[in-house]
Amino acid sequence: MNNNRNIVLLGSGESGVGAAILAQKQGYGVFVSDFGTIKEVYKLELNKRNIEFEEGQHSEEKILAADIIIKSPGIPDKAPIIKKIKEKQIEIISEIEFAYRFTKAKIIAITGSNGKTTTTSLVYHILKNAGLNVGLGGNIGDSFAKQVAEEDKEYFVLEISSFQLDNCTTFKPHIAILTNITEDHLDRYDYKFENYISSKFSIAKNQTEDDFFIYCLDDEVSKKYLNQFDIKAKLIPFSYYQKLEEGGYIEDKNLIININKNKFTMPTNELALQGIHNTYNSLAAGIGAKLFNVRNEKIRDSFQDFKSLEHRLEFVATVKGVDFINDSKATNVNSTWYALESMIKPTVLILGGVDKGNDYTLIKDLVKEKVKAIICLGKDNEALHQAFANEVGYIVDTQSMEQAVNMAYNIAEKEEVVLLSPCCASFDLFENYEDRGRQFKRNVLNL
Ligand code: UMA
Ligand code: ADP
Repeated sequence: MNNNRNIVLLGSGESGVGAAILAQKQGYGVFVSDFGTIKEVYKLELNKRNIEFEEGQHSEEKILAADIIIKSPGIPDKAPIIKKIKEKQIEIISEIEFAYRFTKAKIIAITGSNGKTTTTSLVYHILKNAGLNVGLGGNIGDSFAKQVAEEDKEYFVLEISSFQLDNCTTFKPHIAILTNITEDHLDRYDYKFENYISSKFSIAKNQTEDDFFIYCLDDEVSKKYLNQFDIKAKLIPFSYYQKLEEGGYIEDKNLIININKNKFTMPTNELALQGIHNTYNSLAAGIGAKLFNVRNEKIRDSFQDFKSLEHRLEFVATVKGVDFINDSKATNVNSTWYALESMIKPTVLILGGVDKGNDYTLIKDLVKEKVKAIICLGKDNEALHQAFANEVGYIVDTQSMEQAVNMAYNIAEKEEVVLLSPCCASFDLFENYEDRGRQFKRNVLNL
């Protein structure tokens, strides 16, 4: 046993179970506590390893006897058990922090409000194609902790959410990417944008002069707050509009990355990922790869053959001249802004779900310009009506994906597009954004 130290895992999902596996391997006493019902797959994992767990409750006595608590990111600080743990001053860390303590891998970590998964997957694709011994984890796929326990790697590409950063103390990525910052998840940050911004910048808090911090120079919030945090890492910017001596930018329809006087150039029309937002993601990923000394040819090949991800501006089908696009992962206003920005045909927009404190004025102009009708899909559509009633000719409520798709199909005409880009989380009517996107695709293919 590791100095008789006891670890309690709060939450028994992907992160909790992964951390439990690693903790057991490292010789800690392990107890897993889940307030809800634990999914069968995770129960199997725990049973297989004889890891003790409970569900349907958080047994205070046992939890408060822990030396370290690993809190799953979905558990808010306001949860009563967290308050009690804090009162007892027991160390609370995230699964990312815990896993970090047991690997020597070089880490590139990606955070931001939008583009994390795309950028993370692209970096991973490039490093893998370059032949590196690399793992992919964090807010995506298998947990980082489980991989460190069972298949540790020389490199890790990690997508990191603000919830995961909030309980990191020593986590120090060699390369950090901040894609952008726009309002999101404010319900978890006392509705204070500043708190959310601090969380995002904390990805750099342990970095030193030998590390790198990649950020978007065109993003007003990143730029404004950059100097308010004591970032020691070398700053490498990327921009769509500004030529940079060190960093990435676009010039004459070419994507250019300058690092250490070595230049990478590629025509933007050869990139697999299209759209301005994806150009930003490619710039960030390309800089990261170059900092790991990946050769330009490898980066070029990977930029070309990267397969775009499901639920992110994913083309589904054309039915009687109407294009259907699934952008279910657009769970905030900024991502929907980019989706609308890239639409070149009149659009019927399916919008709605759980509103996390959205400011819809940000997309009003684009809606006015490109959207002919809005189909609201959610339990409570009041905020959408208030925001858009005067901007579009037609706005209608629906309560299921089948209804929404049929309605959109009736309204859309030949040479028009139906876009699911909801601006909102999905939990009112769907299990998650994947479920929402899959239901959309199923209903489209049934038309
Ligand atoms: N639970 C409790 N007590 C509570 C609340 C919840 O025990 O008070 C239990 C639930 O019953 C459930 C478990 O906690 O069984 C789930 O924990 P979780 O919601 O933290 O989910 P995990 O399965 O551990 O997944 C988490 C991330 N989830 C969230 O941040 C909400 C996953 O990101 C991540 O991939 C995984 O850790 C591995 O690191 C998903 C996500 O939705 C993709 N992320 C958010 C996003 O992208 O917007 C941030
Ligand atoms: P995240 O993991 O941060 O949620 P994703 O790559 O999954 O990011 O993309 C989420 C949504 O945001 C999708 O609708 C996608 O089209 C859009 N998006 C992707 N990259 C960006 C970006 N750099 N800026 C704004 N929106 C983006």
